[in-house]
Amino acid sequence: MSNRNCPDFDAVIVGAGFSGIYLLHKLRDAGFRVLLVDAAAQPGGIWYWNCYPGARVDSQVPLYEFSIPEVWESWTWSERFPGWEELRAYFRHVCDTLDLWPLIRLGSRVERAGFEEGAGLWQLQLEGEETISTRYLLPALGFASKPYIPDIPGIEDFEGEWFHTARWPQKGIDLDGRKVALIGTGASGVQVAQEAAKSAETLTLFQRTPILALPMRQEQLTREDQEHEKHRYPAIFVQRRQTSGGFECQSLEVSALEVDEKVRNAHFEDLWQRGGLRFWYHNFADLLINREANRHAYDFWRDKVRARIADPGLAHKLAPSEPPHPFGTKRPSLEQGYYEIFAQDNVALVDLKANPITRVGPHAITTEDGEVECDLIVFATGFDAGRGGLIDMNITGGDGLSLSQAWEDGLRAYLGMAVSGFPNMLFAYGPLSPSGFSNGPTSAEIQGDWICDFLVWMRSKGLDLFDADPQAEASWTEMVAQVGAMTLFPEADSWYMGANIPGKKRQLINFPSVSGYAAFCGEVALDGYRGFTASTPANKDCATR
Ligand code: N01
Repeated sequence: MSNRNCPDFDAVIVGAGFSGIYLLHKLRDAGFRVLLVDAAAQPGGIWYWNCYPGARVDSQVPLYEFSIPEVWESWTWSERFPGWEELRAYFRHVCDTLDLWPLIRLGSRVERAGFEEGAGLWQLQLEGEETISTRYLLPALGFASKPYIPDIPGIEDFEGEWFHTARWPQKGIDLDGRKVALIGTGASGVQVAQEAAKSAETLTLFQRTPILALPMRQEQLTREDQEHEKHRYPAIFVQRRQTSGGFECQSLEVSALEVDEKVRNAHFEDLWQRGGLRFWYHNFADLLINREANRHAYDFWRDKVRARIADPGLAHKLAPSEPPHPFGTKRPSLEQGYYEIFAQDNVALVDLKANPITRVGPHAITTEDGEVECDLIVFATGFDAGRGGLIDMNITGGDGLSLSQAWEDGLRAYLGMAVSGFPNMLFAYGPLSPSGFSNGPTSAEIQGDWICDFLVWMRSKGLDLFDADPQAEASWTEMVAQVGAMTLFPEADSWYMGANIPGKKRQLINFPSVSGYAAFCGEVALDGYRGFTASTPANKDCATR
């Protein structure tokens, strides 16, 4: 006879990106009955949904890959900063190598998830009315799973096509000869612009705030190059956990103000020439905490960019004399010839601060100054980062409280993984963890190891029910805010601050140090998972295996 208190699974993971796949591998190997579900048709998380032209990662390999030896030993990349197609192929390789496919259900969206207090289980309703139960619910949705589309009057009258970058049609869109209007100039907007400029009849960028983009300096990689370097990988994977951003190095220990101009500029130049995000993560110690130090970096960046733009009016719009916000307090994107496209006849820039959009018509976007004809509108307007995907999963906790109600007055989460009142749930890559400040795979592995260890510890003690202590949660949430207040991040209207979404509480949504976070979580574990209450199984007949 089946026991209604016995769940179908020990753990259900939602999301097949880096965090979810790593958790699946760890928990399966630890002997848990585990299932991973994802609405997408292929694994890859962000690399499934963001298949717009030019989408590629801004963190270089081998930093941007799993440290699992059987995975990296048998894989080679073609580029230092791989694009979405290659990243998807990598995920297939991971699932093949680790034999994960039987534990993954794709094309299956979780419509709602409710915790049943009596049984101590989560009931998940999947698209199509199927219900499954699990002891532990592990959402691993990434920080950018809910696209944000601003409300622009008249969009319903538009007779062309329009898409958000993160909901790009899987069959692709031919940009040849199109009249493209691109709204938003963050990392996604820059990448679309570089591609669209190649073949669109016209490309008009609608810029609200200029992006402070850095040169990517892409490199083609050969198999031989990588085989030659692979003996260094284990040390690189250890090292990346010990840095603040999960990369191979972190900021210098010296202030930008302690050195003379020549030394300062020499370091800036070195970072600039080496490319990637290094100008952000390997800069002077006080880049993100001291306005004067930051201003030196901005001025260097501005002068470098202006030297690439012939038209002084454009140069002023793309790289203003005064910083729109301190350098690096919005995530800098990586560019490959972005500033050069504006010299092309088919490319135009609309400065939305001077000339806002008033409405969309059947064939054009109308601004205060006139009309821009278009047949394709691309919204590269970002995400409701951190909370959006989790709220859309319609999660309700022990007393029927929904996550959106729990976060009405702002995000709260113990260790950026657990919300008090939502027992037996831990999310990976979520709000108040380092996610947005971290190289993805580094965080995925740190949190994946920690979550797996925690569930193994619970099992070893015969415990099956945990919840975050409200006091521990409040302290963690307050600590993230206090750390944020010591930085320049609050000075930017960024998604880091929740400031890109109308009505969202302004707060730093991520903890700005991967290594600091790993150390803190490690101490919590050593201290018997302090900050959690844990109890014996609701039904001892079917405790977690
Ligand atoms: O989104 P964003 P994204 N009217 O929020 C503008 C990662 N990522 O998708 O700055 C007009 O950064 C908004 O303007 P403003 C990466 O972590 C990585 O580009 O708010 N414009 C901004 O220009 C990144 O940080 C990669 O004034 C509006 C843009 O839309 C994160 O994802 C590639 C507007 C949104 O920029 C998000 O990047 C892509 C409105 N109403 C993404 N509302 C790589 O790995 C917003 N905007 C390389």
